[in-house]
Amino acid sequence: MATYHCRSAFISDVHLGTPDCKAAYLLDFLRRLRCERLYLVGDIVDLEALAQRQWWHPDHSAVLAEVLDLARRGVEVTYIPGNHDAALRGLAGQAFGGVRIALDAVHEGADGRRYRVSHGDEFDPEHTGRRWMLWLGEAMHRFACWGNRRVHAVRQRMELPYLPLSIIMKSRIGKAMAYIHAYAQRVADAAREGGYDGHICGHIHYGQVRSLDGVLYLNDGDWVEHCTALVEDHTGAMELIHWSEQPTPLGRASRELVLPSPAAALALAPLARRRRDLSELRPAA
Ligand SMILES: [Mn+2]
Repeated sequence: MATYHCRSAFISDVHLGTPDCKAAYLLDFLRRLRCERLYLVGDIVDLEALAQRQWWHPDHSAVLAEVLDLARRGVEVTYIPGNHDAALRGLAGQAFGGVRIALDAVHEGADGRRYRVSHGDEFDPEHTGRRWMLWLGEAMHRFACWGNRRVHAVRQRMELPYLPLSIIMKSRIGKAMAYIHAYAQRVADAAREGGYDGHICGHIHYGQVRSLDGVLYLNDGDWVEHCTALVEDHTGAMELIHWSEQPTPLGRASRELVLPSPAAALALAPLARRRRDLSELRPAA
């Protein structure tokens, strides 16, 4: 089994305990992962869904076992609860099987950049509509996930690779994109005010690597629709990867690409152009 090496890995929005969770892909990722730090950036176990309907799959236990195994092997594991596992926030400061629970964290990159890490639900617009709008949104999301699951089952039978439908869907819907842009802006503004080089979060199920006026907005995505992780290599470069049959890079931010020196900019120009082609699925920065 080929291993995947990085300095740090960030995953969130796994939603264990719901049938939408792509646990098999996540299990594959965790089994290959060789890193120093693993951040679980919230909504890992969907306690909210479990309170309504008890559903579990052996793969979901295997995911938790794999996380504990990584901690046992010396990986520094930090679990930052989100809004779907908010009950765990009461356990902040404790550690279980080597997994440290915290409300948020500050991650120092290999290049010295400092990031605040949090789930990101604190950046939800305060008065986002009424309850019925939230309910409608959730119902539509569940329907999209159900559609995604059906399509995935058919494609799997045809031996086609996993197709992240909603990356494609969401990028076509202007309103959703406007929401995502506004959210990213709020996150980046808070990071700037806090004196950080960037913010790492999840929550909105839309992985993205963006520089907003010099501050990095790094969203690690989810394992419900997209199977994405944010990884930091040993130089401090941050990359969003899509994990399925074939790990695919979606976007990258290294010190050189974000703050180019004139010489480096010249040398990296062809590379940057290629990267831009790769990130075409993503909205333009
Ligand atoms: Mn969330």
